[in-house]
Amino acid sequence: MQVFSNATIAVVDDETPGYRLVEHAAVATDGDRIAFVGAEADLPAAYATGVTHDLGRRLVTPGLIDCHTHIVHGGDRAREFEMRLEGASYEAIARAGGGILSSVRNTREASEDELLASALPRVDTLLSEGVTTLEIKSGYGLDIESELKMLRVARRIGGLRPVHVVTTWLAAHALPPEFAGDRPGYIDQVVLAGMERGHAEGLIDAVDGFCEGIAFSAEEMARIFEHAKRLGLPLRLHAEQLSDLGGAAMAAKHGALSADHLEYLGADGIAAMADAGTVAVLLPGAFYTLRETQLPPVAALRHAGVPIALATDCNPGTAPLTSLLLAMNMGATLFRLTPAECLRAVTRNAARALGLTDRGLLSPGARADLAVWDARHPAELSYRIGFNPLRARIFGGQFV
Ligand code: DI6
Ligand code: FE
Repeated sequence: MQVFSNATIAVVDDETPGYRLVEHAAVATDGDRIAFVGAEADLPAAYATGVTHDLGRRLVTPGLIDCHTHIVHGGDRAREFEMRLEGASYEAIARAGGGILSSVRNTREASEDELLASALPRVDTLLSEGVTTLEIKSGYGLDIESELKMLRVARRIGGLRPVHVVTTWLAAHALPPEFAGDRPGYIDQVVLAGMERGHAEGLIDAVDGFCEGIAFSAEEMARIFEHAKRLGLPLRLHAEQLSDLGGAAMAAKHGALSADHLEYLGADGIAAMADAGTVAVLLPGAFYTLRETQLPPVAALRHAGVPIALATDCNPGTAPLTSLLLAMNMGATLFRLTPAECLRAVTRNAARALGLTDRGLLSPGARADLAVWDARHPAELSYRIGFNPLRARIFGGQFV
């Protein structure tokens, strides 16, 4: 039993929209779970005997959750960034064999150890800002061995660092050159066959795809989703990032946990997501990097009651971003989310996007994953640009 006392706690739970700020508050933990959260005056006497840590009135939030990353990948695309600044479009570079496919070449060539060594500094940067749960996708291998290699690296990260890693099978990210002209062949021989193998090896927590003109159609993704559902795997989808293919509505109808990006999402997609409880994962780092001007329909999502999450999308092409705090700032400044929505977007709603019910909130029974900030108010987390006020991370009830 441990008590973290003298805190200002932003209580995120399922009873309050946004959060409740409680001063002179304490969190008591029992093992890796929260046993009590609330005013110190209400702390049951039984907990007073536990080890007590005085947090000096600092702000406590749930540990942050980055629910959408491609943080394991070979190489970088700094040169492509330069080309875009010289006028080439993202789609033109992709069609010319650059873009995702250049990261695929680098990822295939890299050993597991090399991928791990290049990913760890990026992971550590996220952790230094209070991240305690991290989602990592495959999608730069595009052959079974390379896709599984990426997910093995993701699992190793979870073993090497105090962070919970959730893995996602994203073989339907792009069509590799060896399958040019044979889309069904790629889906059968790599996307579905690899899903079977990865599932059997315990490497896959969810299945995702890139539903886009330069990637896979809603019909192709539906076939992949049917297969994933037969294996009992939850679904996610990159949808409506560059155009409206109806991907989000299709994903919602399949019961997907989330649809991500959504700049070009229309009314049908919003209604389908609201009906299904599908989380809208907004990725302002990609919006910013692509200098997109079409905003995701935040007001309509809010009005329809669709839960909104934010994530870094950390990837070498469209979001070389390793700051979830900056994603929160961009969510506020670019997408007009309120700071309270931004906090929920990287805690409770991010957990929902991963299908996790035991974290991203501060209530008894939840995992004791906390972030302690040198801050007084949660709005400070969205407000500053490039400043990290993290004081400490508590992972499974332990300071790390
Ligand atoms: N959407 C994105 O923004 C990234 N993947 C995706 O499905 C971009 C991937 C890349 O360009 O490497
Ligand atoms: Fe992505």
